[in-house]
Amino acid sequence: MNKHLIAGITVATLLTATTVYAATNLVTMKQKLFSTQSLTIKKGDVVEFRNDDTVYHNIFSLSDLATFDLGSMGPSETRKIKFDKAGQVEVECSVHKNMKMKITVK
Ligand SMILES: [Cu+2]
Repeated sequence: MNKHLIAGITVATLLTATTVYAATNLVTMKQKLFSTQSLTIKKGDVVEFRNDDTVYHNIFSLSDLATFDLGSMGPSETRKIKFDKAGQVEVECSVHKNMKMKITVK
């Protein structure tokens, strides 16, 4: 578990330096739902999560491929995360249990 957490943090820290070269895929949160339930991206792509709601969200993943916790996100806030490995990532919201989506990295 600790190993995965550290990996997630490393990915998040590297983002600023590499964002320019990667495709960015926007996922919004509205009415306590993700704008899509499944998203396919390429290795090295960035997914930007944007809160279009009036409530807070907290996006996270416990998937082996990418473990992360984007923290509490207020209205209009955005967070970006880069995916460097191929596979599948289940994304959830710790505030709203019905919010789930899957990212496939090819
Ligand atoms: Cu939520």
